[in-house]
Amino acid sequence: MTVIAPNAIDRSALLPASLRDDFPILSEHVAGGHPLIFLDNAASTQRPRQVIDAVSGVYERTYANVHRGIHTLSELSTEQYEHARQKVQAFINAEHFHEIIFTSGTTDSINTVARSWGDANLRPGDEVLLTVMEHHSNLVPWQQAAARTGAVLKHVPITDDGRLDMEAFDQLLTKRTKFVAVTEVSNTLGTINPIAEIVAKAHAAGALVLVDAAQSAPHLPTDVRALDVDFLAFSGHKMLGPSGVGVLYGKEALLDAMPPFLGGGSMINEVKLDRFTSAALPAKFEAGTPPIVPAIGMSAAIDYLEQVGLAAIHRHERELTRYAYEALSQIEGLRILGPSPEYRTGLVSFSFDRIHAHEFAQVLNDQFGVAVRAGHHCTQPLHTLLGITASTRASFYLYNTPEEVDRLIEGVVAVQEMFAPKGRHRKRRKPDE
Ligand code: 7TS
Repeated sequence: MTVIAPNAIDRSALLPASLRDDFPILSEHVAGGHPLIFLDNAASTQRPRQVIDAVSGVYERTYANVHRGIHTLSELSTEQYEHARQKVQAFINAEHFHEIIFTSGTTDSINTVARSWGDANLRPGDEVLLTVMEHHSNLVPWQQAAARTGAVLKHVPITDDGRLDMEAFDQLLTKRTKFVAVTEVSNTLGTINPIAEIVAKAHAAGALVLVDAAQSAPHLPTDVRALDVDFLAFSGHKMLGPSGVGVLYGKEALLDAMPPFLGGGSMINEVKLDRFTSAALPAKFEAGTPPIVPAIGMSAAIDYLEQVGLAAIHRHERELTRYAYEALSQIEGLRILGPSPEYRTGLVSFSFDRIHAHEFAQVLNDQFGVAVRAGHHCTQPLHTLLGITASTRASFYLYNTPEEVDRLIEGVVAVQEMFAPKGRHRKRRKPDE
């Protein structure tokens, strides 16, 4: 059963479904034989054969620790690891390759800035401007920094339709604002924030800007120089790469002036028993053995994404999101979180008054093979503001299809009828209405 007619989709905006063949896991069956429909991509994506082969290729042929031994494998690993750094540099158009720091993920990247830049620069009464739609990883490190330094946190609210309230932003941004940390795409609302405008205004007020690109770098073209962002953070596992690797981009002058965050091997120039001097960038922020193989895998993921094209991926996801949004909006009693499709990308979260999100996710998985996320998606303050404790989220990527969206809708209607028999989904709209 489809809720909206299939011709409501613009197939010319979609990527060829044949690219699914690159992803072995997509032919898996789950929950007693249902073909897997993976709509939990905002949590973590799947990997194409090209990334899996790159990772196993390192372990089979070239693996050793990097920057250490003078032997063939160490040199090969080092070359591949540093090549991955150049790949990331080009991917986000950074000016210098040493502005790319490999971390364990977005969370690690943001913590590095909050600790290193925050502790060195925030003074009592200084303000850090965040938004109410931030992931916990862009809230808690700043709460901790505020507790250490006496800085004050302010939060930009959202409008009734789930967009950033830019009038409020203008009022909250003052001479006291030293730092603005904002997500480019909300992992719960799907909202795309106006980063260029935010950066321009923040810089005019004398504040630096960190962009949480965990949900944008995998889905939209990213150009740190065009946006003039000071710091940018994202994760490999949300963009077809391995888990355990992420990126912190920072402008050279800022990273140079910041003290190292973690101490240990690799980040030093010279060590005495009672003191040390720091290595130059990027090693200064890469203490210990770095995520060697995940970074090399991430480089293969970037190759894959660039071959498909970020703009084409974005178009594909927008079309799927619009399709899902329109179908879900026809279901009575269902509340979609966030703005209309033109302001969002990649995902749709929703809630029902009478049905808990976990029940949705369970039935969708068990009876339809559809994997979605249920809960607060690490945006608990946002959920509280919206007056709910949890929501169900379907998030898309380049390999998802309209037929999978149909299956999701079918499942949602079935759950609704199962748990709330009095509720009825609205009369179907004709496609041209
Ligand atoms: N920022 C945003 C906007 C995110 O969506 C996430 C992860 C993070 C930061 C943290 O990334 P990590 O790689 O360090 O964990 N978001 C989600 C999610 O929505 N469901 O699971 C993880």
